[in-house]
Amino acid sequence: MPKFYITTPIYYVNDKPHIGHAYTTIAADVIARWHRLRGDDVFFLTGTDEHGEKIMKAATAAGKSPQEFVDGLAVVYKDAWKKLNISYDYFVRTSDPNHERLVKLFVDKLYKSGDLYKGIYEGWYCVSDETFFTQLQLRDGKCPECGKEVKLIKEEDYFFKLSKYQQRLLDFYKENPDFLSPKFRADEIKNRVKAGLKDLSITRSAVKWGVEFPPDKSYTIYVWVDALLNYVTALDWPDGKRFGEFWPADVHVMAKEINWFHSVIWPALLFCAGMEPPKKIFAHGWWTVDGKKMSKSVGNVVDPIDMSRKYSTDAFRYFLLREMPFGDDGDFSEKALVTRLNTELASDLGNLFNRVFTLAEKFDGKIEGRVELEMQLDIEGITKSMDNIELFNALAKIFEYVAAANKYVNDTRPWALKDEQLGNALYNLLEACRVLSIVLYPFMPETSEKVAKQLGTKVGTLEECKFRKFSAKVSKGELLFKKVDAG
Ligand code: ME8
Repeated sequence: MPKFYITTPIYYVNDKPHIGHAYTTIAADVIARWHRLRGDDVFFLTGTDEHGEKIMKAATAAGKSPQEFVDGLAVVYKDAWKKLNISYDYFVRTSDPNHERLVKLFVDKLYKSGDLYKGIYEGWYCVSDETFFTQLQLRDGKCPECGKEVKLIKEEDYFFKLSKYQQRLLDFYKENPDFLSPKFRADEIKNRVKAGLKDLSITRSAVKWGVEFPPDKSYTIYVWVDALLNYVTALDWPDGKRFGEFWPADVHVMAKEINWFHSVIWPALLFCAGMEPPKKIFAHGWWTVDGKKMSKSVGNVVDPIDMSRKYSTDAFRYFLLREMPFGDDGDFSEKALVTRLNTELASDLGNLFNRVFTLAEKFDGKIEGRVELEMQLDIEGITKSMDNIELFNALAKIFEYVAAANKYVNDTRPWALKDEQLGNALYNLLEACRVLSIVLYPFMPETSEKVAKQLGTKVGTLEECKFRKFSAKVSKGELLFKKVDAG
């Protein structure tokens, strides 16, 4: 059985998840479910990033100890993923003793390699992004990523010789043209690496909420090194069975602001430890809300659980993946969600199922297929899009098929047909519905399961996407998507 290992970033638990976190996690879930449909043995990892200054500050503000604070929020994340139907296989937490133990082991390995040295760090630090910046990188004296205040740090630290890996990284990108994805983000990374790499400070002396740095216990390990290692500690590197089976990862999914850490720092750390880098880094775009970056002070942070409660988890999942191509930036608006729900889900998809099931339930003759549907599901095209992580294109192809099936209903007018002719039309339509329940499954698992149930069957595998002998007893259930008032 082919193995497939996919990860999301581990999210900072300074607050509950918003739609940005939900987006990456849902997209990864869609890809994981797709690979399970293909018959792959999938390991889907998500989790929480719980150490560092940012979390420590949030815990203090909440009047809690850091551990108590992160324990509470890890549960909030797990609950959210349950409500959004995220089928992760393992939830990693960086405050987990097993993770901490393995991080120490890895960093000790880096130390023994000779690529760590002690030096003076002097520069700017953004606590919100847990990132170091040079004076030149700042924008109007603030963090170039999030626009927040930065602070000047001067301390003696241990450094990782990132600069040593410049050529090795460039060679690796060249030999592995699919590593940096999507393609349009690759040049930015390559150009920055070509321009030269600065060594990376990988310890903090002032930050106590972190993993102890084994060679010098007066330091903790920089939170980003701790965090990146989750991708292998969750597999029980170095000796675990899962590590042997699933490393290197097939794809790490995240948004563009942390592409650098994944595409440059992570492979360099792995090279230093004598390990293989992941196969692909996929950095998608950013959601804004009503045209603005989401922030508490603007008051436009959207809660994914509110959206799922209001419009259904499947409608929310569908909207996120249909509204913008995976990779690009886009804008979230509830109005746009309602429009897609009312038209594409209720009128097009829901109505197709409803019409077909109503007819099938009433029909008491023999449903048999002699007239093949003229329109065929482009399963090859969908497979190609899904394998290339073009989720938007795959959905577009699936909905072309929905449109063709609706057209078939309008053209054949089965309600006016009788006996054999009606049996043939129903055969085609029921098979179209069954096949749709398979390809829609990664995106809208609940809907797919309901459709399969109404067809008297279970959601099939990809191999079962071909029309076959019909042998199901249809029992129509409730409407799959109800229109909502656009307000
Ligand atoms: O960066 N649009 O965690 P984080 C789309 N702990 N995606 C968004 C988004 C938006 N507006 N906002 C957030 C960290 N995301 C580190 C990661 S991994 C070893 C350590 C998603 O809580 C997107 O995936 O800030 C982004 O990369 C991630 O949340 C950042 O989550």
